[in-house]
Amino acid sequence: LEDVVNEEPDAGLGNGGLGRLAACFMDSCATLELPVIGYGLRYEYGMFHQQIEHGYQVEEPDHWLRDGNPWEVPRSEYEQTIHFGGRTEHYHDENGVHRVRWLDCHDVVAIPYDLPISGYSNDTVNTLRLWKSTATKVFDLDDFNKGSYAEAVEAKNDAEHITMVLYPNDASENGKELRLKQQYFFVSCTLQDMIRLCLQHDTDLDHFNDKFTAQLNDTHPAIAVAELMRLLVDDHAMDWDAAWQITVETCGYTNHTLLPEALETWPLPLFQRVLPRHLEIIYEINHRFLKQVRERFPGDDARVARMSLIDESGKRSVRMANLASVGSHAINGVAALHTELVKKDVLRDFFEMMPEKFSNKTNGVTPRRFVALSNPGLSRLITRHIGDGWIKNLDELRGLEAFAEQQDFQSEWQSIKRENKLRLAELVRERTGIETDPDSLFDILVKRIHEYKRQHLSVLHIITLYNQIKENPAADVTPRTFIFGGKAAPGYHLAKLIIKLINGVAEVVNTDADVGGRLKVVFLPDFDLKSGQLIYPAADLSEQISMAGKEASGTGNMKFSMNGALTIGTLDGANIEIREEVGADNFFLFGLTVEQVKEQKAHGYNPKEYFDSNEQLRQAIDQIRCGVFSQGDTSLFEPLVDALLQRD
Ligand code: NBG
Repeated sequence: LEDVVNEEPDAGLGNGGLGRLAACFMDSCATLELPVIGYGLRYEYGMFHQQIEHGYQVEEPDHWLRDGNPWEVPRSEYEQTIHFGGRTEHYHDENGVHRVRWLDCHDVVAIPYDLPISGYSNDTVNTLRLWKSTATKVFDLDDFNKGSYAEAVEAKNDAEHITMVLYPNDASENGKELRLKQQYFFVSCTLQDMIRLCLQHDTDLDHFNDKFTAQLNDTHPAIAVAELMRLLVDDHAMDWDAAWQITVETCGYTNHTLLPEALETWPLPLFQRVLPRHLEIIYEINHRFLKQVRERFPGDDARVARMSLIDESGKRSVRMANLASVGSHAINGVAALHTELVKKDVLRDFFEMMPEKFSNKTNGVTPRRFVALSNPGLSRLITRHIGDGWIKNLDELRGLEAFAEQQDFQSEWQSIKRENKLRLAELVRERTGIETDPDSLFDILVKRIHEYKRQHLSVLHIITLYNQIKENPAADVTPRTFIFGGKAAPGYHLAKLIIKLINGVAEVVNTDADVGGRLKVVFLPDFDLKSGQLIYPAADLSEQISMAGKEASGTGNMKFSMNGALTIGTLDGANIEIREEVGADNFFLFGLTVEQVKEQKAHGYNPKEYFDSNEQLRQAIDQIRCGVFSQGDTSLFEPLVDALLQRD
């Protein structure tokens, strides 16, 4: 049965924590019996598969739908038509009311595919509705009749391209036209579907916001603010003020990052070309909003420029976080610290003007998948001691405290962990050929590869431990296995170089006779949900080492922690809340606080000072530079070393 289950591919419809968080919400909402629909795109190709060749990442397309998907049901009866391009025409209707038509557009048809999301141990099954783009029949036929067979097929291809492939960048954007089309396609399908559902019961849309809330998962669907206005005002003839009130009451916005490079903006010419009507609507929203800002803060032109939906500095662009903030009644960050920084930093002006919109919603993950399903041994042990209520109510785990000091409970816990480590060791052997010792500490860092997540900081640590063993081979060190996993965005060269460095260090450390297996380094290829389910239960130590203020929340940190790993971490994201729950004595804390980081920067941070004054650090970096981990190649890791020593 396990073999059969294993044949099912991951639905790799997201990049990292953001998409997986949404999947956890779907599980929790169904378990809590909340009437929630998850909307998304039915990407033909999901997250790429990662192979490692000569230490480098190689991407392989993930055609997860190739053999069909038995869980999905196409619902062509609910198809929608989506417009792109064209132009707008302003006119007055028979009652003399100013109205707008969107003309000469390219139309694309959207077909929803429904996936059932069942609640845990209840009778609730919610829906995940994924949209697939396809060409309109009319469009095909027109061209075909004119004898332009090739053009007709081309149009079909263009339409089908929209949901062909997931953009593989985590927490960063790149202003590509197809990406904007994906975002608009997704939002328009979804809002039209919601309006359809509303009109099944109501005769008009006057109470739409009493029946529906649209939670914007970051700014990727922020164009919803303009699209809902268009649907209400242009298609349903509602007046602007009424439509605006409904829109704001409908939309909520979750911010998932503070990284400047991940804050989405769209160049005006591109936006104008793809969504001419939406640009007009955004200008109108902006005009009315900035009037309020000026009334509230007279003479503060700098503030007006910062809050504008249009960035006028340099090449003009639409700021999606500002659009989401203006068009939502609620704005939240995803961990206590992150929300405070959202209020103080990225959305400061918005917080000062409308503080009542802001609140914190610390992320969570489903214990059904990440403990009950992934760690059956531990689950049985827990349930035997405190019953199975914890599966729906994790607070009940507190009941385990009564057994924490009991010898037999401890040894059973340890032997379950060992079993889990054996399972992971088997996977490591299969994918890398490396033998790992289940009696060594499994010290694990798995997440997307990104400089801000600091995988290379962990590498510096490993090199330092290696040097210590080399200096004193007889030293009594606790055997330790470092396991890394995670994908780098295909165009993110430094992230790919970090993968190569991990593999370079692994090659040296794992084969050094002096080390004698006391230190092992593994890069496990193709980290995904399935492998995650084997990894989290097998960890002794969980690495969560981003600099304070960088990781909005993290969710892998929670998955490790609820499987009994101890965290090595900074005071960043939800690490802070985890530390409060597990207690400071179960958390290896290091690094600066957000305030200390700020202070450092104010005094001028100079990485070279640390390099010059810390001998172990200097040695490690010099070894990277001198080719110790690249078979003598001294240029390979230069960009990485430069980034460490020269950048902020
Ligand atoms: C990510 C953050 C994580 C967070 C997840 C889910 C984006 C834009 N943000 O720290 O980097 O856990 O969102 O909230 O992907």
